[in-house]
Amino acid sequence: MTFPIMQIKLKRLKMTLKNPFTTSFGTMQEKEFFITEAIDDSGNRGFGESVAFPAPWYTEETVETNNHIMKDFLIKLLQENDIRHPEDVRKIFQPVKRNSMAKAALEGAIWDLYAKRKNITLSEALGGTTAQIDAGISIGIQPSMNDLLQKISHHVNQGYKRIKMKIKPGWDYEMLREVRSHFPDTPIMADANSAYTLEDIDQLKKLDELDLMMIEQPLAHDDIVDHAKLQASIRTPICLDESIHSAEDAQKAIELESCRIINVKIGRVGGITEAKLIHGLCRENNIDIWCGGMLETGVGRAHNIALSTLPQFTLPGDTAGSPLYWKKDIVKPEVTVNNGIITVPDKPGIGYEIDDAALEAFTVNEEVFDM
Ligand code: OSB
Ligand code: MG
Repeated sequence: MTFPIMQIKLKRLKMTLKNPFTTSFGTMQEKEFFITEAIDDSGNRGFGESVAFPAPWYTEETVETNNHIMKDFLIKLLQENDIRHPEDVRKIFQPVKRNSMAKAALEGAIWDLYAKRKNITLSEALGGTTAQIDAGISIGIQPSMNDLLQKISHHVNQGYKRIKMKIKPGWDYEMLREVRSHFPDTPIMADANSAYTLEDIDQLKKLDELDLMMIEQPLAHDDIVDHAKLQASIRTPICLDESIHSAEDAQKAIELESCRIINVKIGRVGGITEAKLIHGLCRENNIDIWCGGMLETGVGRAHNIALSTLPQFTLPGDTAGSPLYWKKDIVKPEVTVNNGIITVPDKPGIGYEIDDAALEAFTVNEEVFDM
């Protein structure tokens, strides 16, 4: 039996983050993205979220490239091909190179719809094995050391299981040493978003004395060779983010020993099915993984939570609660973290209900495609 998707909707939303978020590549506060919706013959609604930003600073995709690729290629492929299972979507999209975030936005809605039709949670549909997940938090670059220490202390008191800080040249070793001196026992890590090169190796080696859980993506966004050289000369585990777009990339990085940990983001790898392949590969190779975030609303966050229930997600992810990001989220109830733990919802699909009034209020454009 084919999967009776009757309609796909693309809703373009604009929302403002509660606080600006600063990384080595810039500051974000206005969020523009798509909520995708797949509707079946009984009126079930599956939801996905696109995670590209307006500018191509993290990877090459943007809100506009997502728009173009979804409308002019991916939705056509869905119209022309039979979908028997959400796992088919990965193959159906294969003629389109890369554009992972555009693919993931549509595939995510189909996974949610599939789980809702079966009346099971998305976690169950993916083979998840836990009812609770550990939550970590990612703190952007702060205006001052004092601001940073206050933020960390607030989130440690909230119970977050690990604290990630963004670093860049000039805001790294000294800052982290100061943080470590105030928080001797807190699991901390640093994310460079590709701000360094091998020329910075001496500065990066100094981080070894700070007992970081890992350093995330220190070198170029598309590199796995220099990362292998760096990993061979530092003790701190390297975690790759930007460099991994597929299970094949992960396989090569593991073979080269470019990293000991992988941050899996559904958007960056082209969808949940590819994320599951990476999960399986890392399970075989004993590589710890965790689920990254892209400042999502509750829809994308719910997908991340479901994925994080798979057994190889052994480390806390960037899965903070909705109130960190939004005055009002588009799901109800909003995503909450209690003492560093998220209880995985037990309702079908993503498990959080869409707040249609909020969704409507943030929508600036909508297009409907019949299947
Ligand atoms: O590198 O993980 C990253 C946010 C935007 C772009 C890239 C990254 C991040 C984060 C925030 O670290 C994760 C989150 O809280 O959603
Ligand atoms: Mg990162």
